[in-house]
Amino acid sequence: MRQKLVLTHCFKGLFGFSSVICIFFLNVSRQNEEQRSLELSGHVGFDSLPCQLVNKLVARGFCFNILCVGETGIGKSTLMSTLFGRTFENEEASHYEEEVRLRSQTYDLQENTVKLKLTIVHTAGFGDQINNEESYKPILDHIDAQFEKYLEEELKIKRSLFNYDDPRIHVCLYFISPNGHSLKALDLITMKKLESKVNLIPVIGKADIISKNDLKNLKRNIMNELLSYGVQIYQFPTEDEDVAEINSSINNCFPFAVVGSTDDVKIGNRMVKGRMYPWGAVQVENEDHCDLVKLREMLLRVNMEDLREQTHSRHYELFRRCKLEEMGFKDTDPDSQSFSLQETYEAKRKELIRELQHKEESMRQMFVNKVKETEAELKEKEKELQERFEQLKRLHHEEKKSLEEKRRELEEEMNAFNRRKVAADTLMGQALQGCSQQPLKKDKDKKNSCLLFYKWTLEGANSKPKLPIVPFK
Ligand SMILES: Nc1nc2c(ncn2[C@@H]2O[C@H](COP(=O)(O)OP(=O)(O)OP(=O)(O)O)[C@@H](O)[C@H]2O)c(=O)[nH]1
Ligand SMILES: [Mg+2]
Repeated sequence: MRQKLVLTHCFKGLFGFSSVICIFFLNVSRQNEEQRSLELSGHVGFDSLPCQLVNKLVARGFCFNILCVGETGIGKSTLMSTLFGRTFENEEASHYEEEVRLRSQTYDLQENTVKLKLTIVHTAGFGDQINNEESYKPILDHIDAQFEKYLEEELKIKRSLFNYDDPRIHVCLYFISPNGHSLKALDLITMKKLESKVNLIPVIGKADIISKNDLKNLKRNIMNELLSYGVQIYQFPTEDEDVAEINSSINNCFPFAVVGSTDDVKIGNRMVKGRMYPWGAVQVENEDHCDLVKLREMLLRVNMEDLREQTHSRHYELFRRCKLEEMGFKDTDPDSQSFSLQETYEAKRKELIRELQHKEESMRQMFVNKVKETEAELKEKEKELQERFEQLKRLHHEEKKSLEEKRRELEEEMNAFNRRKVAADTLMGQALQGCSQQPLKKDKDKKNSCLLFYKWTLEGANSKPKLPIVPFK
């Protein structure tokens, strides 16, 4: 999101980014003085070159990009507004973000004749997740993405880097919580990851909620911990004698204890920026109360150009080198002979073709293996099915045989039964015939005997008759 906020002479004071030009001008003049060896008899005019350059740069304007990393509500937005003396947009982040997000806003500022395109990038949801292991990743990705954009522009055939709005992060203000005795694991891990990507400046946010003594101890513990874990933070440059003294004294003030506020409070008969409490007021621009002025001086008035330069010459160069090496570019071949772009391109092309062929071959091999495996599996299954079929066939045959056997037995039983039935029928007929000629009382007993004998004959020799069988006469 980009906003057009041209603030010509509307700052109550100067914030110092116009001093970038003075430093640049001084450096150029000094270099010229050192290298000039030939005295000219009259004024020729090329000594106005630095002025021409400055005019050109002023007309074009500058870019400065700040990244604020810190937990939700630590005072990032308030500090930015306090630093630049203007209320920037402040959309509060929620504590329930699923992952860390980065929000970026760009403002066009102007101080005197110097135009500055300021981009402020905030983290949202930093430190709010249960598992913070990956919290640094979106931040690193964002920084790399900006480097990538710049590299793309640099590698374009038609490029215009002079007019290109530099998207690279020039400084990262890392906000440390004032609650606690030292750094959290998350702070250490994130700062360690960021150190090689960006100029890292640690600050203690909301430093007014901690007593003077506790603040002193906290600062000392933080610095000891950074030292023992080997975290490289940005050091203000001390090579330039104009700023060497102030920079080396401020290099001992890390981390800056800052208090932010855009509110005016009345102190005596003057209005100052501060925070009012029941027991008194914290003046954000009072160096006895906090380090905001020091931070502003260092960041904007004295070292802004160095931060931009370090970003380009150190962090971006590192990114660019790794990226180009990854793409196959190199300056010299194995015999330390210089490598032309054409050769690099050819070498990379051949390497890619080789890689492609290798991949193709391995994929073909993989396919053949897969087909063989599937074929073997199918054969195995076929064999299993054949065996099963044979087994079923055998079972079926055995069952059929046993059924045949049973059928034969049944038929034999039926024949025997029929034979017995015929015999029984014959006997029954004879018995009934005998009955019709006998006297009536004995007749009944004989009839019963006859029936029992008949039943016994039908059921077979296994069943026992209940009544004695009387043979007929
Ligand atoms: N005591 C104290 N409170 C502060 C300070 N700076 C900001 N605050 C207050 O802290 C609250 C959050 O401040 P913000 O500046 O919105 O914090 P932030 O880090 O930008 O928050 P998110 O963007 O939501 O993560 C506000 O109520 C501020 O007034 C400070 O230096 N001291
Ligand atoms: Mg904010």
